[in-house]
Amino acid sequence: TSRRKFIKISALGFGGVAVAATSLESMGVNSYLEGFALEDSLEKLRQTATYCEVCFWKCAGWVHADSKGTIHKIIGNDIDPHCNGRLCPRGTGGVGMYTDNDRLRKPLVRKVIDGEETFVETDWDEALTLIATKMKGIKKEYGAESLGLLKHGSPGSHFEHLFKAFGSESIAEPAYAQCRGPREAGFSLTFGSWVGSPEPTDIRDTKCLVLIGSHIGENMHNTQVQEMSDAIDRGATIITVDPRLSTAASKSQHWLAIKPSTDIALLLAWMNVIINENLYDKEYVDRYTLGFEELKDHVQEYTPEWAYGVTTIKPEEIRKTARIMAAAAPATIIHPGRHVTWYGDDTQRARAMAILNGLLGSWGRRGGFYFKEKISIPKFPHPPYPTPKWGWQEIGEKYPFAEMGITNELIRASLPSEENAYPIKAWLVAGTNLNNSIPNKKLLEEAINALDFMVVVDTMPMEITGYADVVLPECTYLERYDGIRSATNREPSIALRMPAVPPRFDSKPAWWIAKQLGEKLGLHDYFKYDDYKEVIAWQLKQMGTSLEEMEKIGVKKFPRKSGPMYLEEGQDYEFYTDSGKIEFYSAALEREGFNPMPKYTKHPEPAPGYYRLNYGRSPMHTFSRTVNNPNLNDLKSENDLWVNPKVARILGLKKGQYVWLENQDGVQSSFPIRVRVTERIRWDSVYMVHGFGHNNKKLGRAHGKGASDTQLISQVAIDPIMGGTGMRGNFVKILTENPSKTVEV
Ligand code: MGD
Ligand code: SF4
Repeated sequence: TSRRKFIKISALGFGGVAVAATSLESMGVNSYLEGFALEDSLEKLRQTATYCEVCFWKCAGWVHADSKGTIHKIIGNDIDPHCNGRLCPRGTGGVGMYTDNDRLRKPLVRKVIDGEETFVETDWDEALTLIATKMKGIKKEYGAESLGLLKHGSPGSHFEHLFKAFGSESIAEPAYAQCRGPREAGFSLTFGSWVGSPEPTDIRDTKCLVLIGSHIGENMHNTQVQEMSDAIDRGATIITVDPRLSTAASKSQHWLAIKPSTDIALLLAWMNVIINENLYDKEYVDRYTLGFEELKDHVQEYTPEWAYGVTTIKPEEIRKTARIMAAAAPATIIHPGRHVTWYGDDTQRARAMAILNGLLGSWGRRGGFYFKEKISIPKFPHPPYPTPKWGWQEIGEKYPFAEMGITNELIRASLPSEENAYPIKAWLVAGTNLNNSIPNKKLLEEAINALDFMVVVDTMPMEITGYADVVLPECTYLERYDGIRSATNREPSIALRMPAVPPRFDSKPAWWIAKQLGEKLGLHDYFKYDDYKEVIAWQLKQMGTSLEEMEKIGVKKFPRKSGPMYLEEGQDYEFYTDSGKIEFYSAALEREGFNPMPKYTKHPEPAPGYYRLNYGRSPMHTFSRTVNNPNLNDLKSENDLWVNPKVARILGLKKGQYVWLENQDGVQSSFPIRVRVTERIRWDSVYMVHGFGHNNKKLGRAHGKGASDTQLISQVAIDPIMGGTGMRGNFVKILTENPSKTVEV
């Protein structure tokens, strides 16, 4: 039986609403209220700087609020290179994260009352004392390393500091092994550099943009969408490879409706054409690359005729698009994608994309990829971190090219096993709804059940909060200071986030929570400030600016120091790879027993009556975090299932009808999903937007709306190179009646 039953937080009648502001003052945290207390009788709106937390593009903006705490609007900061003054619908709707009345309000502790597990409201001191006591206990019994941090977004960095100070580097986030990891491994093995975020794709000046499963426009990464739309107006050619007519595909001159899971075959055939027709950039290849001859031999067998049999894309179409890319080169981008954990050979697919960019000479060239730069933020002084005996590297040691913690391995390390050399006993989960982001629900639940202790820091009562021993309510990004934003771009810039309004209810910022825990753990020297504002002010001063200046401008740009954005004609350049060259042939991969050049491998196909489950993004939502947001829920409240008319005919499905799904392992969707009959999806696949199908009843708007793709992903193909979880090898059958099933909650 499961000790850690999911608790319906809805069972509680939150009583402590009215205490919010007073309790803050009484705890001495009244610095938030500064400025708000200065009642402006004319109700002129106060404008405060922020950067968005609705997705991880981190656009900088201005929050307009009145002194009563009503946020009137959030707009983009004109000088910010991440947004050029325009926020996406989610960024504008970010205010809903603040106004959502379903928010977590007070710390909650799991207790057994009358034999039933339930959450009981508590105060911060009791909750934090309990956590600190448990942390000390685990450190004493197993070592600090046995505390795992699973995190995402801004709150994560504050807890990362706490964990490192305490002696644990057992840290991971889904943005790596469930998202970008394979492309970072593939591109860094080829060019010696991560792609990073924002991607250094020079879409602004491109002549040909090739999207392989990237659905820019539905995936609303702000300036990328802006630049792509300008590129279309300028007449750039867009080539989209997608089994679905995505928004991007509908704007493309060439939509290659590829058979899912065969992209590497297409990439190899494109290389075959470009090499055999002498369309590659000879000078660039001679000067900067390693392994061209091996690559040439390697791709000979992958002719367009061969690829036709695999991908269902006609040889003429493969040849034509290869020639278009080459004619536009080097202003051609084979876009590296973002969420790329699909089939388990994803690093090799990323390698194929990187190599194709190399053949076309687009890395370091205008209209291809620019050399990005960011400015580093000075570290606020603290004693050195202790050196843990083991950490994320050891936990993920099976995967030689992992450069960050692998969530799924940290989760596996939490299962009870005698062979486990790196046992994880407790988790702190901050800003990630693991039930919706990690595939293989069974493994996740087994691991959670095995834990001694689990804390969740979130703004909302999400699925993951239901499994916690202690739930801590963080205030939203609109109510707090956070680390200074510094990200790679054409030119370095920084952005400030400061509170626009005081925290609602009894919520607190992550920096405050981390500091209180630090104090209780005897780590005062790592937290020598009363307010995070002091840290920011100190850092800004070191950078030649000040908090006062940043409050006025929100974003500050700095000149580039690393040299020009593009290679100059005939310039010698050393890449950060082992050889200093762009590596078409990877000796590093070969040394570890992997293919030094990408090969096509066949993946499982759907059995009769099953369809491949494909999923993606909506411009109105980010993962699972926004579905309950009142503003964004208004725009899109549930997902639907894209079904090809041929399939609809066979199954007798009608537009708008609700259906249930069951995957190849008999896992059924908890909630029904509405059918959308459309030619825009191939007949062998179905498609839904990720993030819906919430099962926490406390989410008033999101609960039970649409289906969860994650729930239906029980087959995971792990990338042996970096540990990513390939999630697109799952197949569903469509049920027109509610199957008898156990409801989850
Ligand atoms: P969300 O589902 O949005 O994303 O995975 P997650 O980071 O887990 O969950 C975010 C959580 O953070 C929510 O519980 C939200 O309430 C909380 N939150 C939001 N703001 C704050 C805050 O300010 N403070 C705190 N403490 N909490 C906050 C994303 C991951 O998922 C990624 S990056 C990708 S690319 C993958 N996408 C993906 C997919 O497309 N399909 C499937 N099936 N799985 C996927 N998993 C991956
Ligand atoms: Fe926010 Fe949209 Fe920018 Fe993402 S792209 S950071 S959601 S405004």
